[in-house]
Amino acid sequence: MKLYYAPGACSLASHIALIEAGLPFKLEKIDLKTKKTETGANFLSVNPKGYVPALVLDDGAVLTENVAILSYIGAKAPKLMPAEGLAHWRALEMLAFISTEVHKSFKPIFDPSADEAARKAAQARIGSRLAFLADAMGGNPFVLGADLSVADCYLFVMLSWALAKGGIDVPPSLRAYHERLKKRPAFAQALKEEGLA
Ligand SMILES: N[C@@H](CCC(=O)N[C@@H](CS)C(=O)NCC(=O)O)C(=O)O
Repeated sequence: MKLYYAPGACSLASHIALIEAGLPFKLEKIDLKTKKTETGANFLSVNPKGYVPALVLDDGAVLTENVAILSYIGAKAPKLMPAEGLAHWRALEMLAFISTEVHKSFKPIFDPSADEAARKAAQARIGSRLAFLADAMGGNPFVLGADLSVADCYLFVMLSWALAKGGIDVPPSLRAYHERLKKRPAFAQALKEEGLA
């Protein structure tokens, strides 16, 4: 498999998950402005949507969208995503929440043309979503309970953004969770491979 990524972007979640899963994969870096890959190829010919992550499977098929790629990795490594029962749907529910309620809310924060009011509204919205997650986790070590899952890989990236950007209320329990995850070998390795540590 090959993961197309941009350093520190949401593709970091798939990068971490692939390492946690112990699956063999290669990395190819994208310049999101020029849409060129580090080998000089046109990324748009891999993913015409022009954004990361994109995962090329062993048969050459290209999978895109965080929720789909993380679910695919979870299906290949069931320790990272419950395979059946309500727990499976809870995992999907969490991936969808992180994608649509947290990730997408960052748009005005990364958009230089967004005005201050939009930025402040986004900060408040993300803060309230993070408060919900902290509450839902209670005393559990991971977002789905006792075990690490692909959802933790995704939430880790969202928390990294929230902490780096400032202006967002990150609950103390999620700050501690982020610190803990950062020290796991797979997380540390992915950060290093993306030049972030
Ligand atoms: N709907 C996509 C969005 C992915 C996304 O927002 N990727 C960002 C990086 S975090 C990106 O590549 N942006 C560059 C662009 O849209 O041109 C998903 O959930 O996978």
